[in-house]
Amino acid sequence: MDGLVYTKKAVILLNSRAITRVVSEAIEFYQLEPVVYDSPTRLIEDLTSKSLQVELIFFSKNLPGAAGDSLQFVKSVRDSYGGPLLLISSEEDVANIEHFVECGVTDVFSPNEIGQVISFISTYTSYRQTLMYDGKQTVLLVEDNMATARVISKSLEDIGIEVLHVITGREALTVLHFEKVDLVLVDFILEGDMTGTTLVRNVRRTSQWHSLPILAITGYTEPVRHLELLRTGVADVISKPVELSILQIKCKNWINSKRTFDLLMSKQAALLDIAHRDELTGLHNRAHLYEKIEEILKRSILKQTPLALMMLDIDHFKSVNDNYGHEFGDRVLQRIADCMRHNTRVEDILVRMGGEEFAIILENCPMKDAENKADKILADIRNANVDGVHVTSSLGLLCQIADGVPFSEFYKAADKALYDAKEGGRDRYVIAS
Ligand code: GH3
Ligand code: MG
Repeated sequence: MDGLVYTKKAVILLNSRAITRVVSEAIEFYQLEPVVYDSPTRLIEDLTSKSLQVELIFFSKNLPGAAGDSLQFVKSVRDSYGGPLLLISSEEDVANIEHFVECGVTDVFSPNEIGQVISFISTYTSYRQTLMYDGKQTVLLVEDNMATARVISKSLEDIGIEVLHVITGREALTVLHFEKVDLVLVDFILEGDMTGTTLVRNVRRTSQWHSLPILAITGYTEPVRHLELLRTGVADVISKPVELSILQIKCKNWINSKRTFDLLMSKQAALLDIAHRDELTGLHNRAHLYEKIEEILKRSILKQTPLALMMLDIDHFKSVNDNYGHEFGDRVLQRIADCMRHNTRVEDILVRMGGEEFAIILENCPMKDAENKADKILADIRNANVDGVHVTSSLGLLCQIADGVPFSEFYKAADKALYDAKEGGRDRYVIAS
């Protein structure tokens, strides 16, 4: 069996088009590439023949295309695939689920909890990043003296560091755009129109490279010259002639500290994501909305694009809780969240404002599209069936170019429209006047 491969491809083999779409969008959002299959036989053929190398596979218990045995399918996939194999199924029988896991399924998700699938993809991609990163250490060497470049490259390769060698500052910038580099080693007197100093300034200006350490190699030995280099933003200075054993240790040390820093940053981002999410539904929370809304309003003004705000509230939700219990009510809330996800784009902001009230922000969405979406969301909720129970919801819709209007005004107007939708008989949307 092959080990994990990093091809960015994620296979989707599901019998529901709606779920295929949502999973596919989530995969793209996390910068993987969805590959949709409609036949288990074809997927197994492609895996066996190695014409397809994938990182993730999502499949449903009722396989599309053929009435094949899904346990047999799992076993066949496992003969040639070692990565996560994820089942999306409403199967609730624990013994059956265990059977799948014994045969090689990594995890099982309910189609009603697509939020958990999305959260899996998010965790997987950040884990993958760390793994890929650990496998290889790469130094970008910018040096126009070929003899020096050869000696340095050899000494770094001897300790397992891959070296990408370029001659000019411009080439270095191009490489940085396309390759994952852990450290830059730059000779400060360079051929071409870009000196080492200009290169450092360009790197430091680009936010994605803020944590990238740069070591300067220089023929100057005077402390004042070194000070100058350190002031431009290099992490350390190495004098020529280069003492190779010291260079090796310095490179290793800087690569390690960069990795620790990156790991901390990604952990911090993950924590921030948790702080901005509602645990029950996986949607964003109020704090997230308030953090994002100012830039969203600015974009609407700058680009003169209409911004749609929907406020949605479940109808008579109290009686759902009263009749079926709070836990059942929670499942209804999760289901409503999925109805919202199915009908929006990944970049739209879906918020659980609190209780059974939700907000949806759609950037660059003209009124006609917003009305269409409102209709679809209301219909999806109306048709959703949680153990035979149906609920409806009401929606207030506002759609306009922000033009200096503070969010509190937007919110008030959409909320008033929501109130009017309730007054008007519920299970409908009303456009804010
Ligand atoms: P309306 O159609 O006018 O909106 O009526 P409603 O019953 O939906 O509104 P009301 O504000 O009277 O009741 C909202 C209910 O939502 C009351 C509260 O117990 C319930 N609720 C709020 N948060 C949660 C939650 O996290 N889980 C569950 N199960 N219920 C919740
Ligand atoms: Mg309500």
